[in-house]
Amino acid sequence: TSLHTFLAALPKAEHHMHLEGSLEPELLFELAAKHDVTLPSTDPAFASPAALRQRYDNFQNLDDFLGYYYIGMSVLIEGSDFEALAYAYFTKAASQNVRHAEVFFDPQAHTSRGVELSTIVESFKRAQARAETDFGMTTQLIMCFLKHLPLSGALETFAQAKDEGFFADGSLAAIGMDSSELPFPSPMWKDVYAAAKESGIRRTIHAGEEGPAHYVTQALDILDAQRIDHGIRALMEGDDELISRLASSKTLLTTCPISNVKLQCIPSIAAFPLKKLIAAGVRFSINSDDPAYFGGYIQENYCALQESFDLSVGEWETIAKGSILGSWCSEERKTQLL
Ligand code: ES4
Ligand code: ZN
Repeated sequence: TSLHTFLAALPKAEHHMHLEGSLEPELLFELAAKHDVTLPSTDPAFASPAALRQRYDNFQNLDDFLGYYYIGMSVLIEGSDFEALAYAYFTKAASQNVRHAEVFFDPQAHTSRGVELSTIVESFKRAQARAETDFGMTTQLIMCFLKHLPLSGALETFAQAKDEGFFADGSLAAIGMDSSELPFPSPMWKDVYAAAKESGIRRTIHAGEEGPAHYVTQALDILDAQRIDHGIRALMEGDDELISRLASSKTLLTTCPISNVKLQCIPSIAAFPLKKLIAAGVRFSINSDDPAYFGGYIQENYCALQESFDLSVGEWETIAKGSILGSWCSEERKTQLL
């Protein structure tokens, strides 16, 4: 509809975007060639960027996607690769009027291959500085730990980042957790969340994407998470106690509608619990998750919802303003953006 131009122009904030998930197949193949990284020759999906894109249309679930996601990011080796990846995302996001972005990265998926944590962080910081200069866009990094690896790895990665001063100097704005969900319920991560809280560091976690609503409740109760990434299962299961709690505590759900369809968490965009979120007064933002894998950046997510739900201009203004208000930037920056 005609609102698409309006939605593109609306100043927005994005809170749920994995930098490694913005690696487009063309750049993936380019970096694989540059570094002589061998992509799996037994999987026909790796025949070409076009074949890979086709495969991305058929993810069966979260873990099916994650298999491709971790192979894809194995081509990121030099600092310049990380900088190019992040700058390409910031450029695209700025073109869709994202004025502030809080982006995830998965350090353990790189340090396990011999890339230094400092290389990753310093390279992302170069891209962030360029995005601020070139587009007036502010950005923050959220360090995510991987749920499919032991707690000890998360604790060590957290300790290293803290020792290197990346939280104290503002290089890293928060911690999060992502990757496979169902076998790894929230309580497993108690110690690393306690350590972050003890150090005054903000905390978010992926929960209630594929996993049940009670993983969200546990994330609030046991981890004292301040934000929930996805969380839609709370609405889908109709957990009224949890829904009221999310609303009254003003906990932001960073939702990703196209991702939810592509990973078959919901059958179609029409099944996304948008009306329930609005009716319950739960704070939420609309985000792209892994845009290179799911075929849409933030604007495509706003537009997909508009196609199914036909919201008013006023409702969209409330959503976009809510995304700025729910950000972890300074109050001064929020005022600038509103
Ligand atoms: C992710 Cl969609 C999604 N869910 C959980 N973990 C992730 N890491 C990157 N994308
Ligand atoms: Zn995610």
